[in-house]
Amino acid sequence: MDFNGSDTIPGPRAEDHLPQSTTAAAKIVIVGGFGVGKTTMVGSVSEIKPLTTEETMTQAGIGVDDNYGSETKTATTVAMDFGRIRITDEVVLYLFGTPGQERFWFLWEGLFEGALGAVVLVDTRRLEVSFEVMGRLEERGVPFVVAVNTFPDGPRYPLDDLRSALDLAPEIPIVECDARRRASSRDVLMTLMRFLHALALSNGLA
Ligand SMILES: Nc1nc2c(ncn2[C@@H]2O[C@H](COP(=O)(O)OP(=O)(O)OP(=O)(O)O)[C@@H](O)[C@H]2O)c(=O)[nH]1
Ligand SMILES: [Mg+2]
Repeated sequence: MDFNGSDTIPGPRAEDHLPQSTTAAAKIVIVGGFGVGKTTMVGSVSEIKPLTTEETMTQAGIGVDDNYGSETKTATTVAMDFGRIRITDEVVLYLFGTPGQERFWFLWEGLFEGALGAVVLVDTRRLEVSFEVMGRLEERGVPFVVAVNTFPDGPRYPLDDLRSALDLAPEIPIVECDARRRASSRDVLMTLMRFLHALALSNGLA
């Protein structure tokens, strides 16, 4: 086999390396219905170039693919998104975004495996899909926080009203975010980490 072309493969970049201070890593999944902004969130917050598996949505998908919002959306995740963020000197999070289209939901099983926690991204224009998403996480015992991605044309509701509408237990955090903004997406992850820490404390694990 000819490996002459291998020198064209770029080597790792400085930001791809983890600092030696890193002592803990956790797998986090970003989950939610079609087009809620999962790929956007992984991309905005990741320190490494995110891996995405997006495919162009075509006419062939009409009647098969979810088409809500497809006037502006041209690509959809077919396997997963992957990114990485260091949230303290010691702790790094590996982020896995799930596909949103229902025909790919069977892939969630593998993506949930070994996850420490999850972010459920919610679009207020389509709350109903969130029930199925949260139900699947509960079945697998994956703790989660809810992040309401604020789209300009989405209706705004007080978070307490959304908590009731989603039938969320009082201890589960619910926050607003703009998945396009790094700081906002990072805040969501910090909310999740604080929640996981509190859970571990209450279970006598921390
Ligand atoms: N206004 C606004 N637009 C957003 C926000 N987040 C995502 N978008 C846009 O919404 C569209 C959908 O975002 P994606 O990140 O592809 O959504 P997704 O959840 O990964 O979609 P699937 O993988 O197909 O389920 C894109 O065109 C984004 O630019 C947001 O916070 N505000
Ligand atoms: Mg996506």
